[in-house]
Amino acid sequence: QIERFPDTFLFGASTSSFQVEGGQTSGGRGEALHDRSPKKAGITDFSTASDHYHRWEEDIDLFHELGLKVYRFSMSWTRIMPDGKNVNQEGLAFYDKIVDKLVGYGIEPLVTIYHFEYPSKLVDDFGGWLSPKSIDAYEEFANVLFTHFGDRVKYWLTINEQDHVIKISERLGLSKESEGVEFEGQVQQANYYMCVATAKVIKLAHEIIPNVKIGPAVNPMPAIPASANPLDVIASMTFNELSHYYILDLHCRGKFSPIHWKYMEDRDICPEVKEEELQLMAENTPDFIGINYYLNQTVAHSEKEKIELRGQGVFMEEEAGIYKLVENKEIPQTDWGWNICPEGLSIALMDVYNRYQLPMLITENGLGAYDEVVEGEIHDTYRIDFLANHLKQIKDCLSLGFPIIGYCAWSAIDLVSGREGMDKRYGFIYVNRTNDELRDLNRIKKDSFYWYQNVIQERGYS
Ligand code: BGP
Repeated sequence: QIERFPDTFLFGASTSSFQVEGGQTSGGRGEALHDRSPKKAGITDFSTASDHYHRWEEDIDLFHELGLKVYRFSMSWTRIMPDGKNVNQEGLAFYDKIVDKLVGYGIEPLVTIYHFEYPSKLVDDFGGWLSPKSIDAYEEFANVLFTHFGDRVKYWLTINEQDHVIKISERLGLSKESEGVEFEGQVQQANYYMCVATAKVIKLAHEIIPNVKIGPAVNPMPAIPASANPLDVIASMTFNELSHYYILDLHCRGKFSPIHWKYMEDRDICPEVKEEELQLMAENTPDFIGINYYLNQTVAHSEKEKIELRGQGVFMEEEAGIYKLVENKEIPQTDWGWNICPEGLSIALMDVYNRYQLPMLITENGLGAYDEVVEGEIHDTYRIDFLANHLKQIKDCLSLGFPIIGYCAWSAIDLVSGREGMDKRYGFIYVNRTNDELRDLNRIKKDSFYWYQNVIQERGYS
């Protein structure tokens, strides 16, 4: 029996500019921070990626064939403002072609303003997100986008996974050596600046674009307690505060999560805060919350007494006296050790809605896997299972009445994974290249392509 989704539900898929486009030095594109990072041994860089910069037309034809109702992509800051200040018309023209072709096909464009791609010139000039000047630079970039594309693009995402930007030193333009006590304070200050920037850009969007829908894309990893011990339950709740609510409370309430504030006080890493900025946040809240969901965590109480500043790390393994992440034998993992827990998506959706009462859009969800081409075909049943199990959770939440606007699988087409290169694939469409060999970059539809095409057509699956 088919579980039908509402006919307004936006089935979609996502990419991000630097992971899919290539064309790193084409069309006047400037240098982004990640272009500067040393090439990782055995892993491709982003210079060619999936060559979407040259094959966008063929790719969008395929997205149309797939039946996407919405396509989420980012507009490269350095393609449009190579030095972070001056506009490059060629950059705007590239995205004009993409937006027009999507709209022509009736595919709703969902644009991420900033997906990890930051102009290095702004780090050289004033230190990037460690300075409040970055708020103005980001607002100016958003202004260019809203003014130019606002007539055709209604859905916008402000910052993708701010949590990851601030906790990975390279993404802030800092060297690994700079991590440590000082880095912890910088992380909190940068986080605060990004929240101010988000509120300003939400305000601007509402002023410029009629009927706009704009929000952040966050990545909750909802914790489940390791046992029935109440201390583990408190530890898992605290983990959630420190992993995603510390950002969302500022976006949606203009307030610090009390647990987060105490955490910073104990470590002497509180940011400088202005009352009028908190008010700006409280008055300019998102229209919806974008949820990137891949994995959850299992959490126990930490017995450690001595607080240690952890320096860097997205996945905070242990915080003294607060929590520690533990293995959970009930939950299978991907080849890269990420927990596969579809129920975690329901937990995230229910929890986030209950806290903020805002509509939600799943902006990323997918399985990174090694795909094998067998006689010109890719039988990725593992990916189909993963996506079907997560869609089932969304359907259940919709049936309970939770407002979910749509679902963008990660990713529409194979692209370069941030840390693992081209061998960790996510797409519905295979790109013929590997980390080591560029090959012909031809596109092949995977079994999951035909499966998702049918899901979209039928608005569900049996
Ligand atoms: C999210 C990012 C994406 C994408 C995805 C998969 O954090 O927003 O850009 O990379 O994770 O992660 P990975 O490529 O590390 O497997």
